[in-house]
Amino acid sequence: MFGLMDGFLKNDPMSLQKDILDHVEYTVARSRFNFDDFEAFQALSHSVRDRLIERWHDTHQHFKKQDPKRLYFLSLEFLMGRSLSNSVINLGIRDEYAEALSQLGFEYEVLAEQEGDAALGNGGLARLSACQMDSLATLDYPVWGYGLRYQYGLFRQVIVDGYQHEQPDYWLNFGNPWEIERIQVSYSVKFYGMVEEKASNGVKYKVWTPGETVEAVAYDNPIPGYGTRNAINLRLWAAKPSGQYDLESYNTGDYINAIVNRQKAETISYVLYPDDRSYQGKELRLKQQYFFVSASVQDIIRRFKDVHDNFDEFPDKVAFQINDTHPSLAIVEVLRVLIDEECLDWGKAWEIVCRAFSFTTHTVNTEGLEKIPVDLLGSLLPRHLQIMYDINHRFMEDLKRKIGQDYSRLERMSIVEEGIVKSIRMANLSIICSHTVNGVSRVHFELLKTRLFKDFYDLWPQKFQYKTNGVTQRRWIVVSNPGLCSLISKWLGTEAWIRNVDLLAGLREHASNPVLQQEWRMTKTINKMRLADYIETSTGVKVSLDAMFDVQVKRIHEYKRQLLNILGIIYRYDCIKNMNKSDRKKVVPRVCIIGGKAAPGYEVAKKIIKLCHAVADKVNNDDDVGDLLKVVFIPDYNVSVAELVIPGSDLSQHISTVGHEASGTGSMKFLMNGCLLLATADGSTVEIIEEIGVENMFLVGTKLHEDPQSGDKPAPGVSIQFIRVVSMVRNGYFGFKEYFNSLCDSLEDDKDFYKLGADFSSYLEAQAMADRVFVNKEKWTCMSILSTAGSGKFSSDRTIEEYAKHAWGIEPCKCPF
Ligand code: DL6
Repeated sequence: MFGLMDGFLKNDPMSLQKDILDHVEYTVARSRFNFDDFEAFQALSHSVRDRLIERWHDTHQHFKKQDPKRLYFLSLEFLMGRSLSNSVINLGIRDEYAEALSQLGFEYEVLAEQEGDAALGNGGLARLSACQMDSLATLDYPVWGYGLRYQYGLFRQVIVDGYQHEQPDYWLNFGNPWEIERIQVSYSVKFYGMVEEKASNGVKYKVWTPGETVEAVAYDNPIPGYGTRNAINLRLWAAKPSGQYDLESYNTGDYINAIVNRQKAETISYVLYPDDRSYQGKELRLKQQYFFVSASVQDIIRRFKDVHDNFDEFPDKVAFQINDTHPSLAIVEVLRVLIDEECLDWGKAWEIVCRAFSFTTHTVNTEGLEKIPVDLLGSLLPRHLQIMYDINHRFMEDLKRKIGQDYSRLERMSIVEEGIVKSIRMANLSIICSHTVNGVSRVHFELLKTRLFKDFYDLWPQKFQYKTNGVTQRRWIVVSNPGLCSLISKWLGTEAWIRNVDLLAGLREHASNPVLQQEWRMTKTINKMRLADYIETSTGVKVSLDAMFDVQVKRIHEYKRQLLNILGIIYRYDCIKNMNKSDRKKVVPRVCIIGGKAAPGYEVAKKIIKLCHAVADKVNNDDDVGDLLKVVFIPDYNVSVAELVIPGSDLSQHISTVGHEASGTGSMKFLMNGCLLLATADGSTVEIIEEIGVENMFLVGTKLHEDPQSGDKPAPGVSIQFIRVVSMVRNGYFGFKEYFNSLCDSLEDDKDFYKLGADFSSYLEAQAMADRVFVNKEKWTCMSILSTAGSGKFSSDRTIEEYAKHAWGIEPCKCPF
């Protein structure tokens, strides 16, 4: 009940009620005698925000006083989802608010549903950043997050006749109570222009005269920790026209056009790029990257200089984390500021930078690595390109001394890629300038060492580490599955697991206890009811609670193999159709649930979505099959939909082609919620198997003792079942014959890059095993409890502790209550 002891604001239900009503009257400007659910939600949010601000001020005062080494977490994407429930739970005052609201005639849950998602990110990487911010706050680390305040987050997915359409996400249209606009915190960010060499007293130096200036304005988002007074800051930058008047355009008399052109500056932070794999060669994307990096670096250096006057101390006070290569211009920007503005010599500036930066890559293959055309860089950021060339020149000279004239290796390790389009390799830049290079799972680390960055690993093995990803149990159990949360606390006799998730292991000893099993199943049924209602309202399909809810929700990608799932569904349908009555009685009813967005330009992924709908149409309208099989595609999958889907799932699929998923974090959320996994030994799943035992999940494909990375083994022959289901699609059994032709072509032997044919039999076996276990309720429930019990390792709290110790060198800085 730490939340009752807050600062000036009182947290008893009476005080909260008064607060909410004050906000109805004075913030929302509605009469306290007449306001609707949305207005009540707005007032409630502002009341919570007041409490967040109190803690946030205290935390920053405390950080200021202590002056610890701070971490600056730079990420172009944060997928925060909703904030209300997470905030009231972390503040420890959810029940008090629920009581206050009920006395006012409102239901807390109904108001929480009014909130839209903050979807400032695409998928895995972006949600990981959000989970890590929660852990950083909870563990009292002195941290600032920095990112971009996109006006349009990830597009809304609308399904029309089974096809995906993209619509803008107007998430700010109804206001955002969680942010604090800081008009006084703004920095000028410069682009284009030219660089001249000048000299003074025989010392040469470079002067960059920019051609365009845009203002970056800060929007602060307090992130509360759980069970602590600490609330850290996520500072997001929005672009505004510069205050400096472009006199020339005004003087030409074209006043209107001059204003309109200046307004274009805002487009920099307008929209999130909706592809989570490739952004190569887009000027606006590069502008976004530099815009957010430049403003953040100015802010960080200003904060450092407020207290320190010697840059020697910089790496002892500042740690930068760059989340993939998207913020890696920060490295060059810090060098530029230190050399051009703070007048440090190259050697000193270089040493500071190399001690300050830590880099995490989330990518598994060379094609996924970011490259920026030299022409584009040279035009937008001419001084930065020079610095990149300087870094590369020194690195290449040093490397030649170490490895000699191995030109092909020198070429591979160079920051500059020669070719038709000469480009800068941002990953090489990041590795060369960072003190640690982090993978996101053990398997990923092996890939980095042996394939992706082998040349660099051979040179600097000590730089390479991995920290297996994790997710926050606060969001993924406490907020999204309150029933399970209470049940766990009851059986462990404590709520301490919410901060120390290893305690979940204590459930193991009760896994076969029939009383817990009964309560566990009851909780699942309630969550399935919630999900079934949602399915009916969002898709119109009525599903039976007795069926196994089998779920695959994630971005649609060929390597994630939603297509394998759909072919499996077709196989199941075909089998049912060919069964006699008595065999049908043995069929385990299934509801196959798929959800996820395809990048707007990713045609194959869009076809997969359409195929899913085509199959769903056929199956769901076949009265002969009835409740034995239902197929649903949940539209517009996002964080808040995930909060509903995950707790209500029985089985979840993570079936990427081995060697293609760096980590995967969806599996961890399902695991925490006691959903059984049907998965390949890819990414973090390998470590999940070690924690829960392979006997507690359904493994597809290679076994653990075989080399999960090896793509070199001959593929097992394609089964007759595979040929049959593909030909059903090809022959138009589900309609749209021509449209699906290319999908079917891609599954032919030599073109089946993602090995669907090779893994199909093993996939069907795993599915059949899941059916067999599902009918044995005791066994299934036991496996489910053991899944939750074994999920402790996959908390982002553990990941963050590892980063703090082994990469960032930061210590907790706890604000006194
Ligand atoms: O590390 C977070 C997440 C991993 O779990 C996924 O396996 C990986 O695919 C994803 N990568 C991205 C791509 N981003 N970039 N660049 O989201 O990262």
